[in-house]
Amino acid sequence: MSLENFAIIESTLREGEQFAGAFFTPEQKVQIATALDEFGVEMLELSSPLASAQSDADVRMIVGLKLKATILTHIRCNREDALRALDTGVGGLDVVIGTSPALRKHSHGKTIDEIIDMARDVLCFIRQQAPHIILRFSTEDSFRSDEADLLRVYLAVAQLGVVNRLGVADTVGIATPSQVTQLVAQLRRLTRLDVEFHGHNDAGCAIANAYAALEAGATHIDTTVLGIGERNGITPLGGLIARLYMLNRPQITAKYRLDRLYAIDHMVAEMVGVSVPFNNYITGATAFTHKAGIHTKAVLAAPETYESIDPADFGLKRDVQIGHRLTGWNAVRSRAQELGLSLTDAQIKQATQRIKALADQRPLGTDDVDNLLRAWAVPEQEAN
Ligand code: HCA
Ligand code: CU
Repeated sequence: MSLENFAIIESTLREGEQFAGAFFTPEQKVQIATALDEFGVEMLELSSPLASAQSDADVRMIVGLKLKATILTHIRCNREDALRALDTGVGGLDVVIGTSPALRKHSHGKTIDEIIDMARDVLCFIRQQAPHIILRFSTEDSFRSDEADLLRVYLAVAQLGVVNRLGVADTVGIATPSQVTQLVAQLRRLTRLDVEFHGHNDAGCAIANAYAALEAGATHIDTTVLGIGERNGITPLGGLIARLYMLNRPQITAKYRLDRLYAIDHMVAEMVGVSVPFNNYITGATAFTHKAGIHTKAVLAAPETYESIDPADFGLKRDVQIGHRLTGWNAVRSRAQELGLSLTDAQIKQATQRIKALADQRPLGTDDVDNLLRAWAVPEQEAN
């Protein structure tokens, strides 16, 4: 298991740039890269410098920031791309080539033997040019590739002895956690190289698949902020963090600046013209909202009863809702105490009945509840 020792490859500036709403200006790229670096991700993957003149300039600019995170760029498997990418001064190259029948037919038209020859040529060339660069080789659409083809390619590449890491990509979000476990475990067993997992979220399995990869020995997971990417994107940074935090809170709180996550999610959402979904991991509007009386009573006494994540670890606060028909008198009493009102339990119970009756007619805001409680407290205070 690499759950104790893994790295996040944050690809908001590569896969995330492939999101429908993304158009990152150079300034925005700096903001994203800096924020993710401060958060503590280990690597940042950037769009290929071959994409456009501005992309080339942006890679150089981000390399120039001298962040703690290692800067990677993502290229096709050919010498020209490799030379252009090396010239930008990045710390690592992520080389990818499609191996599924669909990609071989409709994308590059190469046979498996030709893919192996190209990979040998390009990877050895890169290693010659840059003996110390981090070099990763990945197959695109790994999970729709023929298993025998796939293993032939990975084993041939591993035997070259020039790559640091093998990548598997669930390009169309088709893999199940057990398929991911099987492929990652097999690669670890057969090659002993580091293994990276890149998973799309078409069937909602991207976080579960990333977790399965780590459990099976993967060392690197690709994420993007909010999961943005092609179609509905890939493993979201915050979702992966939520998953891992629940398994090892001390490790995750020590490794990453969790209090930055909220700002990062909201910043990127604004840049790409979406809102953070209400049910987003950790940073969604209702992620720490408690409503039903049974829940609020227990949460007010001991939050962990209904919380697997402590919002305080993320610099956030829980919200206990009281102005609705499912409310309970413990929550109402707690609110009265917050307002500094001294009401007897009997009064609180009466006020609770009143809140429920009103909430049957219309939704109540916190202000409505506060006003009602203050009004309830007045006769008591006047009597004193
Ligand atoms: C894509 C490529 C990729 C590459 C993943 C990787 C994918 O289709 O845009 O290099 O590991 O999903 O296959 O993002
Ligand atoms: Cu992808």
